Amino acid sequence: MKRAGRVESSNNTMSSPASRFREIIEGLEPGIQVAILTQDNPDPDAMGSALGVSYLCSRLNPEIDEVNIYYGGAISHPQNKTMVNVLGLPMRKMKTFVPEEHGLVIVVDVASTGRKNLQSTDVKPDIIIDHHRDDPDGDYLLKDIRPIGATCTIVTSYLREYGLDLESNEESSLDNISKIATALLVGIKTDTAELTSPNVTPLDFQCYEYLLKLAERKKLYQIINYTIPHYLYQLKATAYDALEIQHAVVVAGVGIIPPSQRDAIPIIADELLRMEGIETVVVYAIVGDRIVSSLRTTNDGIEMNSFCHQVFGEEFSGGKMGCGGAAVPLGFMTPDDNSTEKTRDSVWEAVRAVINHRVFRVASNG
Ligand SMILES: [Mn+2]
Repeated sequence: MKRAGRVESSNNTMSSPASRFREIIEGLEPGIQVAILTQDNPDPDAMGSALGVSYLCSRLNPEIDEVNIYYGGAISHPQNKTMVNVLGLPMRKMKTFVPEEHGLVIVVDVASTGRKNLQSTDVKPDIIIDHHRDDPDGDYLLKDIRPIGATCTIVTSYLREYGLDLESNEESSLDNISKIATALLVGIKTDTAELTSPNVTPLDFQCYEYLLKLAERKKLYQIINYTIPHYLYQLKATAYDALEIQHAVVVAGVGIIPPSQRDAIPIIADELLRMEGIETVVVYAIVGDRIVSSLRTTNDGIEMNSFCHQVFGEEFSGGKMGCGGAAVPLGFMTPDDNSTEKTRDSVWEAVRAVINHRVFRVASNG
């Protein structure tokens, strides 16, 4: 096993994160394998930054044997699936990740392993590149966590700082370059809601503009206008059929759905939030052994984190800036494959009654 032996584990505060990253990668022993880990259920920003970092590693140090990207959970959002297919992203399942085979572990778009957003492994990373608030203690070769629109922006800024401009790169094929630019661009687009979210910085704008010139328009179009699977229309129909509205609050239960359809929940929540007269949305379903929910609000009087806690419990939910989520274990009450239709219906009815009641009670007390 080769570890990142030649690199001193010190935080060189004199150099920029980009130059520190370069120093680490260039200092790796020949033949080393690098692992890039993304959050569980990775989104475009996670996948785009992973691809970008993988490109940087191979460009900065051609002696690296392999760079592999791993993810836990599932890629189930239809847009994310489309991105993987259209760009041919080399995403590997976390269960195939053998830590001992990798001399360097880089975590992107999530700050800590073994915790909320990256539960699928607890391997300690050497490098963290992220833009979330979570800032783990500990000794890392590099920790670049900034309040910025997207992790893809940080990665793009490294690329530009090195002068590894995609435009003038003769070693990679044009196809590869446009693929990386497209992936990074989609990451910035989706994580910043087209540069409209409050955490957007001038650097996000600069990188967006830079990538837009290089991205492949046709692939970009395919990803933005992704094909919507039939089940999503069915689940939307179920949700609209079941929705209950009180004042400006809408609650919709989608029923018992398979994990591969889990992303329907936030998609429906975003759509319902646009309904005339609606300020707050709670959409939920039973997914596997959990009640999974997405919450949204445009009402400034509702503090999302505490709203989530009051409805779903502190341990199982959280939120910020108008967006929240919950995953409450059903435990013993989980319907399994042997459960009869009647049992499943009864469990769902109980869940539905409890949640709808609770949401309206919390909303009216708020
Ligand atoms: Mn992100």
